[in-house]
Amino acid sequence: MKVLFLNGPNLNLLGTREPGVYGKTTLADIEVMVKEQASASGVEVEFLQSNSEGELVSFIHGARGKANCIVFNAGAYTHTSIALRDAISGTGIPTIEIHLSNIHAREEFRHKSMIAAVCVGQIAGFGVSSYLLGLQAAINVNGK
Ligand code: CA2
Repeated sequence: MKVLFLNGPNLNLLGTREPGVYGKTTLADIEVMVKEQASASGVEVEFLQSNSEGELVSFIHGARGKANCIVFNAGAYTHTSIALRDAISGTGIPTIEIHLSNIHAREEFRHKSMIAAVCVGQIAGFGVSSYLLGLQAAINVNGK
């Protein structure tokens, strides 16, 4: 079983700025933690990040026939991107939406997710643990 972790815009800045909102852990640190837990479960994981909406669409297309599940922190594109929503529904790859912060407890413009309705479910507000919970959800979805 393979799980693709997709990360959207500005998540490459994690751990370097705004530690009060997003914590001090870098995306590279998160990747190490997720891969440790995944290997203990016999699951292969790939991490990708892009600041470009089109590239994220291409990553989703490229996962066809390769990844069983996508765990997706779409960053700010969560709230705006019909293209990402269409890529998720168009490929049919089971996708789990994750967020570090509780988007429903923040500014109103973050309450709406354009991708939520085409995802299996949403995990938000658990900081770095949202990624580990996302991995667990992906394993559950695939029944492994
Ligand atoms: O809580 C999340 O995971 C978000 O997806 C993070 C996005 C935000 O636009 C979403 O509403 C919720 C922002 C990611 C930006 O990350 C930064 C990290 C460090 C410094 C600045 C931005």
